[in-house]
Amino acid sequence: MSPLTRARHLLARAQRVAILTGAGISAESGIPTFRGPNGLWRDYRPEDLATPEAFARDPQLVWEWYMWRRALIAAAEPNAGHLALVAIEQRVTTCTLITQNVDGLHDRAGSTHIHKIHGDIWLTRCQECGYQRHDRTVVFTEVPLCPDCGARLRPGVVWFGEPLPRLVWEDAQRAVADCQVLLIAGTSAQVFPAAGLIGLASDAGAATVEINREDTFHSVGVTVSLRGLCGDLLPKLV
Ligand code: BJW
Repeated sequence: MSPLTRARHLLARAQRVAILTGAGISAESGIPTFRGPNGLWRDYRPEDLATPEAFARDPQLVWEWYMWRRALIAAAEPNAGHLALVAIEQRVTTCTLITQNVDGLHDRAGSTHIHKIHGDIWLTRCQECGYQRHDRTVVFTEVPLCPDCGARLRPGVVWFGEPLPRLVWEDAQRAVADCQVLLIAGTSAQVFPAAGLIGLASDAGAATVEINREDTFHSVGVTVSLRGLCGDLLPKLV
């Protein structure tokens, strides 16, 4: 039996599915991944852009980087990979989509049960008070300030060294511990605690199916590892 057929069988029998996605699923929509030869970290060091320290040191630079990414994302459309995950959600009893992506393409594709564990690039929030605003159209040319307290506003994403949103993360862990199949699509799974979800699923007895264009650290440990593009393999899986 080919790995693709095996993965199809696993998925066809499952009623409780969890899905972990990463930047690779949006790559075919034209949004760069983080790692790898064409990744964002090729030109920028994560510690210069995606940490609270970087923002404290140079908020203008960090905002410029996020405004550049917002513009790329605004021009992008969900692809066949995103749409295939909507089809899975419609077929099974429980489907929890856990995404590390901040681009909102799963929402735009039509998925409904989404856990955004690394935040949302369209969210702008205050560092000091509870103010936040979700807006896909606003453009900042300089560091925005909070209309309520005057402190700096920041992108509503999770940077290195910051905790994940607690309730979202707890729900994600629960869904993974309870699923029959965990589908892992387009992530290098090098960033924790998200990467730990794969071990959590295996330990709880779930089958794990990885889709990635390259081998990852998890490729040998998962139940089935498929090499190829999300936009090609995910539709074939459903
Ligand atoms: C395709 C494809 C196609 C391409 N088809 N495939 C345990 C051990 C070691 C370190 C740690 C640990 N626990 C915590 C840490 C520290 C740190 C960490 O994990 N560091 C590692 C790098 C080692 N983690 C954290 O700091 C986290 N916070 C935390 O743990 O807090 C604890 C705490 C508790 C209480 C108080 C205080 C703290 C937070 C992590 C936040 C990560 N944030 C980022 C930026 C988000 C905002 C933004 O977008 O700007 O999230 S970093 C970046 O990496 C982004 C991504 O979501 C994340 C994952 O990347 P992803 O999605 O996997 O992308 P790539 O590029 O790595 O991979 C793409 C893959 O797709 C590749 O494999 C390609 O082959 C593939 N591909 N095209 C199929 N078409």
